[in-house]
Amino acid sequence: MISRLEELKSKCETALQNADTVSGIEDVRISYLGKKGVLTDILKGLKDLSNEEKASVGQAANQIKTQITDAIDAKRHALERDEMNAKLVSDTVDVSAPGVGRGSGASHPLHRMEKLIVECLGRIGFSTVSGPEIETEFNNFEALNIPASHPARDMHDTFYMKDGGVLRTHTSPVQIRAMQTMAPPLRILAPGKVFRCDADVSHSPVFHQIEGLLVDKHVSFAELKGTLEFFLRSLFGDSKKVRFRPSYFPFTVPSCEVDLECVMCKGKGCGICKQTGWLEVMGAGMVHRNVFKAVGYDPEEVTGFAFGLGVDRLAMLYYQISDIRLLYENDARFISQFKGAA
Ligand code: FA5
Repeated sequence: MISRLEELKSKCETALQNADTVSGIEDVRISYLGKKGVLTDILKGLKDLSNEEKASVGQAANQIKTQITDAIDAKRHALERDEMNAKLVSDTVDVSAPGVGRGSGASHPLHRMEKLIVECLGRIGFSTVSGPEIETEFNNFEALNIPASHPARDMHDTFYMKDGGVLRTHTSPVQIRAMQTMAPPLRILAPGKVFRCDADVSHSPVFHQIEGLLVDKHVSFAELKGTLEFFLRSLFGDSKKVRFRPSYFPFTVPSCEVDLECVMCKGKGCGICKQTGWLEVMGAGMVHRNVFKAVGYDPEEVTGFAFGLGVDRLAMLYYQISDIRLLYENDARFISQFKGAA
């Protein structure tokens, strides 16, 4: 029995020498020491031996089991170390390789558009003021000749705040703030975010307007028209058609809306301009005398014009963007297209 054990040990050593992978070593372990392994079989047979044989064979079998276990562990560790070393060699990082460039960012088309508008109107003397996004109902409506019962309040899909006040529905309340704090003559622009419960390809619940206000003695509608034509032609070129349509705003009289020929379809009619060939870009008009009264200006002394233009609409036309929602998705691929644009 003991010579059988010695023979088994030497076979196991040969098998271990021939195994050159960790999984090969595991196969050797299973075939000698596993539940159905050769050595396990011999150890199970000890119970059939006489007591003297049991003692000597049992001791030899345990010794050989320990030797085989140690030999397997040593070979496995050596192979694991070799495999790890090979992996470390093949996985090395070349610290001298050039880095992957991140590229530079691009400023957002709305930001660019606002800058272009402010620069353009700045050339004819308009300077920038600002007002808060949460407004009083007085500034957003009442002072602009829109009392609570006025049907024109329905034109604005307003977000009301729980504790009073509204998210401003237009930049016109900045007119009120400016006139309350500055004496005429006045020539201001008020860019900023405005909020309405409104959403489709050309309407966004958050969008941007720039308010313009000019107050002085003897200001006429002709000056309003000249200013807006100068502005639109400076941005879009002389060939683009501009039209003034009579309209209604409670805070201006007469009032108009200004349309620009649709740049997507060149006036032929498409989904963006709702097949009309035109896109409305702003509302405008001569400041209503009730607005002057609300801020303490004398309507017998001064006249003025005001306009409120949609920055998002102008950006869509200027950069030929087909859906207003693209402006709000923060997709770096979309924004990077404007790198280097005016
Ligand atoms: C007004 O907001 C007036 N306060 C403008 C005004 C100012 C008139 C001063 C007279 C004097 P309106 O609701 O039409 O008007 O909006 C002005 C412009 O904002 C529109 O011409 C359009 O270009 C843009 N606009 C309006 N609603 C949206 C919207 N939901 N999404 C994107 N742009 C919009």
